[in-house]
Amino acid sequence: MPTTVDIVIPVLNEEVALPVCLEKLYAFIAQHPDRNWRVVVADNGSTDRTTAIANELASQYQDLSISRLELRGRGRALKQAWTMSDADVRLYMDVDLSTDLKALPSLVGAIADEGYEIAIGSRLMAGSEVVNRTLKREITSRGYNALIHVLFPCPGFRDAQCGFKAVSKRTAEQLVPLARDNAWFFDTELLLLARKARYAIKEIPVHWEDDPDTRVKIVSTAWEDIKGLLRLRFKGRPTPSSAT
Ligand SMILES: Nc1nc2c(ncn2[C@@H]2O[C@H](COP(=O)(O)OP(=O)(O)O)[C@@H](O)[C@H]2O)c(=O)[nH]1
Ligand SMILES: [Mg+2]
Repeated sequence: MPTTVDIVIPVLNEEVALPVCLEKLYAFIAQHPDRNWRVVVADNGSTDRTTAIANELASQYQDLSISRLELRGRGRALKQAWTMSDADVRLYMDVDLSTDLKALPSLVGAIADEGYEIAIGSRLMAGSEVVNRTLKREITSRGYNALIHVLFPCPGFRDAQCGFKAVSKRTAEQLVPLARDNAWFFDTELLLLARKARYAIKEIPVHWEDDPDTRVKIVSTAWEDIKGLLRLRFKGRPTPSSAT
């Protein structure tokens, strides 16, 4: 039986990017028939035509489903899509395909074949390529990841925020529900919970091309991220066993 993989695409007001993304993604997975691929568009809070367009696309593409919530937050969308899934591997990628799809087979293979619990794309490794990044984003990203290393020495990963991550069934069932953040800090929180629980994390170098169309408000997001780090550092991190 081929491994079942759910590819979750979180979207907030992405009526333009979504059809382009799905066309490229379906062309790519058609070239990789070794997995049983399914795609989930996870929309929460869109106020443009994203929902209507996603519904139209669901009738065109095979194995495409839609998850919809009213409250915003990428973490919230991922939690819902990953915990509702029954797939062997559950991953997400940003709709702008900033991460080149050529890393997708390695991301899935890390979980399906190599036994990792989490696999993440990284823009901060030897072998990573980053194109079009503004200096502001580069500095914020490097500064944030450096702060993680100060507060949590040897965290086991270099790039917490790349929008390209996969988790195992066990991670989705046992760890994801312990993450409290519902927005951008969710990714970091999940990785730090995984580290505490000694879940194996694989980091994969990716080719990243920045898309200037962003939903991120840098100052408020950075502040929320710092508050999240301080919460985990000083209030502790639950582990699956200590939470039950
Ligand atoms: N479901 C959902 N997706 C979101 C939300 N905010 C952002 N996204 C999606 O998260 C992904 C990354 O957003 P983007 O603005 O490209 O972030 P950046 O690349 O860090 O600037 C895109 O697919 C967005 O549509 C949200 O509140 N809910
Ligand atoms: Mg982007």
